Amino acid sequence: SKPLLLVLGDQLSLSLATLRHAPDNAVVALCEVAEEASYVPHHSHKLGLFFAAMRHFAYQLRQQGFEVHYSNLDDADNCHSLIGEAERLARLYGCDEIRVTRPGEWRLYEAMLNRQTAELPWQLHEDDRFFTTPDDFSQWAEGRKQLRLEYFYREQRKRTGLLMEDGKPMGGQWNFDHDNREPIKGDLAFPAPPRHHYEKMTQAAFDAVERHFPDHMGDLATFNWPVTRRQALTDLRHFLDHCLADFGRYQDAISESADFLFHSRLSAALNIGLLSPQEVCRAAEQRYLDGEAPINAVEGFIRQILGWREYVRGLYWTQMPDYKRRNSLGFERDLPSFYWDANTDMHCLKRAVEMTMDNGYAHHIQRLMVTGNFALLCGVKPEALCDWYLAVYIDACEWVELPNTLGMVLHADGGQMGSKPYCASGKYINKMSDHCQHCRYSPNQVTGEKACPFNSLYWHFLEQHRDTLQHNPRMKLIYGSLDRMASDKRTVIHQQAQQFLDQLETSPGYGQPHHT
Ligand code: FAD
Ligand code: DLZ
Ligand code: SF4
Repeated sequence: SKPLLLVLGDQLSLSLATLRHAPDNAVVALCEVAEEASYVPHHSHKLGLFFAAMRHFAYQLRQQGFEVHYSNLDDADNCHSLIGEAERLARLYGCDEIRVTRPGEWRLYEAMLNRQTAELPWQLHEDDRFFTTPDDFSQWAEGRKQLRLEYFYREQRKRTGLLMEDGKPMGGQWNFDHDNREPIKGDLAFPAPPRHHYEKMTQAAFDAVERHFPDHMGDLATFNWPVTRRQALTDLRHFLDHCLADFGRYQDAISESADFLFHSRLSAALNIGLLSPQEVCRAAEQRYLDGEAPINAVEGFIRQILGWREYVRGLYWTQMPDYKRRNSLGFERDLPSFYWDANTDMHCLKRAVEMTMDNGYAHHIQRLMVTGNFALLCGVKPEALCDWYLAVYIDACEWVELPNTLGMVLHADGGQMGSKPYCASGKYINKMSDHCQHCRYSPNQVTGEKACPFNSLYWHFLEQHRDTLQHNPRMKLIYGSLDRMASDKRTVIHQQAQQFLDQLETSPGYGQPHHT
C-alpha cells in the first residue's frame, strides 16, 4: 500500500500520528485551499499565520526526508477543497489510501468519515497531541449529571501528576482563583512581546494573502506571531521569563493601552501544533519548582491548558453536531456592525475591537466580558457571533471557539459550560479596567443620556430571561435586587434599554465582503 498523508493547517507537529506511522513510500500533502481560507472572512493575520506556518512545516518535512507535495493557492490545478485536493493528489501520486489525523472541526471530520468507504478510502488517526482524547472525555462524562470544569480538572491533575505531590495538590489547594482578580493599578510596565523577523518564505505567504484577500480585517505590516517552532519556543521562553510570575494576579484585568498584559500569547502556536500542551505545562511547573513563579500564577496558567482547553475540546467532540444548533435563550439579533470596524462610542468595546483588528488578538476577559457580554445582553444569535469569533482571532479553531462562544458567552447550551451566564453591568468593566474614564458614558448611571448602555441592558436581560434564569441558585441574589427595585424605575430602565436596542445598527451576514 502507498498512502497519501494529508496534514492540515493546524496539524504542524512532527509528532502527529499521521507522520509517526508513515511508511517510507508515503507522500505527505499540505494544501492551501480557498474553501478553508474563506468559509468565514478570516483576519489577515490568521491567514498569514496558517499559510506561512504550513510552508515552513513543508520545508521542515522535506529536510527530514519526507516526500512532500505542497499545493499553493496560486496553482492552476488546485481544486480548492481539502477533500478534493487530497483525492486529486492521491491519484496523481498513485496512492491507494488517504490518511489523516482527526481534524479540528466537525464539518471536515464528517466529510472525511463519509469517504471512508469510497474507492479511495480515507483512514482517520486519533489526534494524540492533547492530554485527553474525546473517548477519555466521554468516559469521564458518563453518568454525570453536570460536567463541571473543576472536577474534570482535578482528575487531569491526578492523571498527569502536574502540580501534584504525594497525591495532593501542590500549595495545598486545587484552585487559587480568589488570588487572581486584581485590576491594574498605577503605571505597571508590561513586557513587550519578542519581535520576530520574517524572511522570504513568510513574506511570500503574506503576499499571497494580500493578493487573494485584500479586504479582510487587519494589516500584515504589524504581524508578530510565531510561524515556526523556533519562534514559538522564543515566545514560550519570553512568557516564562517575563510574564508567568504575574500571570495569576492580573489574569482578569483589562487595560486601555496594553494589548497583552501578562498573557502568554501562546494559543495560536498551541492550536496549530508548533508547541505541545505537555511541554508548555511542564515548563511552567518547573518555574514553580525552581521558585521563580508563585503557585497562584502557575496553577492558574496550567488550569487554562490542562483544564479549560481539554475540557472544551471534550465537550465539542461529545456534543457535536447538535451543539452548534443550540440557542437556549432564543437569540435572534444579527451582529452589531461595529464588531467589524470598531465604530462605536462605547469605549471598552471600541478598544476591544481595535485591538482585535490590530493583532487578531484580544485576551480572554475582553472576549468574555466585553465583546461577549455585550452580545449576550443584546441577544445576538449564536451563528452570527460564532462566525465572528472564528474569523477574527489568530487562535480560532472551531473545537475551542464554539464552546467558548456558544456555551460560555451566550449560555446557549443551557448551562453545560457555565452554571450561570457571564452577564455583567458597566460597574464590572469599570472595576476591572481603566476604560470608563475615557468614555462618553458613565458606568455609575443607569438611565439618562450619559448612562452606560451596559447598565440598562443588564437589567433588561435579566427581565427578558426571568423564566429561564430566576430559579438558578447562583442568580438568586441578583433577581432579589431586581425585585426590590421600584416598578417605575424598572419601567424607565426597560425603556432606556429598548431604545438603545432599537437604534443598534446590525449587519446581516458578515458585514464585509466575503471573498473566495
Ligand atoms: P493565556 O491567557 O495566556 O492562557 C494560556 C492558554 O490557556 C491559552 O493559550 C489557551 O491555550 C488556554 N486557554 C485559556 N483560556 C481558555 C479557554 N477558555 N478555552 C480553551 N483554552 C483556553 N481560545 C482559542 O485558543 N481559540 C479560540 O478560538 C478561542 N475562542 C474564544 C472565544 C470566546 C468567546 C472566549 C471567551 C474565549 C475564547 N478562547 C479561545 C479562549 C481564550 O480567550 C484564548 O485561549 C486566550 O485568550 C488566548 O490567549 P493567550 O494564549 O494569551 O492565553
Ligand atoms: C484556518 C485554515 C486556513 C485559513 N487555511 C487552510 C488551508 O488552506 N489548508 C488547510 O489545510 N487548513 C487551513 N486552515 C485550517 C483548517 O481550516 C483546519 O484544519 C480546520 O478548520 C480544522 O481545525
Ligand atoms: Fe464601557 Fe460603559 Fe465604561 Fe463606557 S462607561 S467604557 S461603555 S463600561
